[in-house]
Amino acid sequence: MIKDQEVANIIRKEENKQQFKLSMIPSENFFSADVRKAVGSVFMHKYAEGNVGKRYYEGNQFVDKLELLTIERAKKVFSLPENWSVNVQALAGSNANLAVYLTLLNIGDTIMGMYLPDGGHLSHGWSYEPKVEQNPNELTYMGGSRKVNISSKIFKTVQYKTNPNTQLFNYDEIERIALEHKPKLIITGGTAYPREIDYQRMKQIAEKVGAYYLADIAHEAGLIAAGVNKSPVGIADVVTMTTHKTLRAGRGALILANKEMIKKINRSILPGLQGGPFNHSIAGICVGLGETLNPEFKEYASQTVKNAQFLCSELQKYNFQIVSGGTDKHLILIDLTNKPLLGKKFARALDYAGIIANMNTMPQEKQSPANPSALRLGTPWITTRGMKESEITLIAAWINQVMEICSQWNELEFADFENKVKSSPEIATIANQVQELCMNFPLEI
Ligand code: DSN
Repeated sequence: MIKDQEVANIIRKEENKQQFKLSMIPSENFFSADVRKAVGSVFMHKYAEGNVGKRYYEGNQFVDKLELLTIERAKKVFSLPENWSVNVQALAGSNANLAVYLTLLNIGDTIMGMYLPDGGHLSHGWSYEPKVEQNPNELTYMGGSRKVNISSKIFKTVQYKTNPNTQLFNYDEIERIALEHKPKLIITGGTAYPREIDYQRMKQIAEKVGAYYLADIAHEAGLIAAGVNKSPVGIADVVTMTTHKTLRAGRGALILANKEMIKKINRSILPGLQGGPFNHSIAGICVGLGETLNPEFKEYASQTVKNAQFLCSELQKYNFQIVSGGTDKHLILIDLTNKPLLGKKFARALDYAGIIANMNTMPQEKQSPANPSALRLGTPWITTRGMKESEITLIAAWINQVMEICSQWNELEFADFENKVKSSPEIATIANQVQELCMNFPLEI
């Protein structure tokens, strides 16, 4: 253990929390001991600016071997065509997206991504105008003066929303928006769209308006690697992803594209955006990618989706409304507008009960992102623990109990609400039951 007691104590507390609570944030997962060892390895000491065989520092013989192996594994995992390659150096998903923008676009070009409150991502061009009511039937969003992400500061942005009735994409509408605004880049993917995306149709739209098509598969990368969700590889012009969600391969990002484009993307990463790559993170990704090639990973990914779908049907029994009526993936979004508690209070109450989730916006959102109408839940981590349908039944019942117990305090200010939850013996009982369940599915910490 670490000798610095102050840090060691904090780490121990985090370990206990992870061990004894149910982590149900869909963008999180628990990595194997091997992935964690690789991340903690001596590779963290080395500077390796440049690419395989072409570094600006000496002593990179083994970094080269590692990076090459990671690229080869990524090619295999995502079944890349012969003329495609991979950049493994982006430090995070947002950097990976920025590297793509820097490669394909000029400042001031127009990019088109999914509307953030419907489930898009900040790095896909988010900006907003505070306190401006949205017309529910207007499916185009032109952003506002608060250009909170670099992608909206340097590009013109247009965003597509989901259909207000189905909460799904209306591809004809997306095509209409693209034809009207002629973006140079169209982006799909995000953080809370629970359905598979029709990559073929999106590519068709991009081709029709002469745009590049970027598929950001950060959330579903592991499901795609396992063949449980459809892949945009061979369809989109570029694919980006983070490696730590469903892919379960440590923290970092991958960029996939044809070899010519990857050469340019490599230059956008360095010197464009970053200094030396995090070789230790790449080591973790390499081990994690290796693990996805085991047959058990396919089973894992398939069970992750089954668990999420079962969670939807169990929650529906308690009259929880599920955005889009279900899920094709590892995540679900509960529309809480028919319940006494909205996202902020419900997420905090669940945490006291031992279930970690996050508040989230949803299609047709009328509340602020600080207290949105939905709760986002995911199954990647609990499935890694080995939980299946019978555990999901218990979890759904606990989620409902927390809503029922805490409804009586829904009118209280947040701090008073939290105090009531904190001192509730009924919530403490659920937390104990959650802990017991977790002890039956121990994490190898
Ligand atoms: N933070 C990620 C998520 O939770 O979905 C997206 O970047």
